[in-house]
Amino acid sequence: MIYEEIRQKVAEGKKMLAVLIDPDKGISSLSYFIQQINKFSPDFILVGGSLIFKSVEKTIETIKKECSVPVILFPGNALQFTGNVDAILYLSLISGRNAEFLIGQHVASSYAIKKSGIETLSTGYILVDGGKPTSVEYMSNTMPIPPDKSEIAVATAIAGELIGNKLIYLEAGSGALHPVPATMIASVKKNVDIPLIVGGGLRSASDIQSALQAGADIVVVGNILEKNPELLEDFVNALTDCQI
Ligand code: 1GP
Repeated sequence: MIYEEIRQKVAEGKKMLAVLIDPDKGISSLSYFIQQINKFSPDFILVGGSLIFKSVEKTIETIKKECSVPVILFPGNALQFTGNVDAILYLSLISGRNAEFLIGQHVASSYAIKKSGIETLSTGYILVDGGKPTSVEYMSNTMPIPPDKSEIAVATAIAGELIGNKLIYLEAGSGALHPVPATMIASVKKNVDIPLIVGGGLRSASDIQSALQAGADIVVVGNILEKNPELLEDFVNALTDCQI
């Protein structure tokens, strides 16, 4: 089970890297990206996005055919649910006050997900202002937490943990100008006992290291790797340097 694997790695002080694949980027560039993934073995592949035009299924089918890194669905809404994955990030947007993303989309897809038997990773998803409006902010119609309000992020993460979330995801949004601040990551990490995912706007090995050193257990990188898949080698090495 993926969750057990994550808990085990956290217990061993191992940090993890997830690469995000946006199905809209197209299958042609995907092949080269998958070659890099096979070469440098990040821990997970996330597939999904706030708004998708192309087929999630087709993208996942291609990834599964060419590579054995576990694939975790990262759905922007219930329409993106598909069966051929190793787990689903079962996200509740707990920094927002839009019932649709707290429970509505879950109700719409729950029966199909339960029937599929796929592992669900209950995740408290916390959106943090990354310096510009992002797709997730617009599509979810929720307000991100200001980056200097660590106490709000902490209180939100604790509430997620108490409600029963198994993971917390601090998200600056894809393409954010600024990643989630290290001080906020550190404060959240200090106050919850569940694994912490951090993503959005991480563009370099040093960005990754500062998120990991602040307390992230898993970092998620999308945009920059899509533009420059060769960076994956540096990012995997940055991870190794941060093992506790
Ligand atoms: C988005 O955290 C991910 O949900 C990745 O963000 O595309 O900015 O790396 P980037």
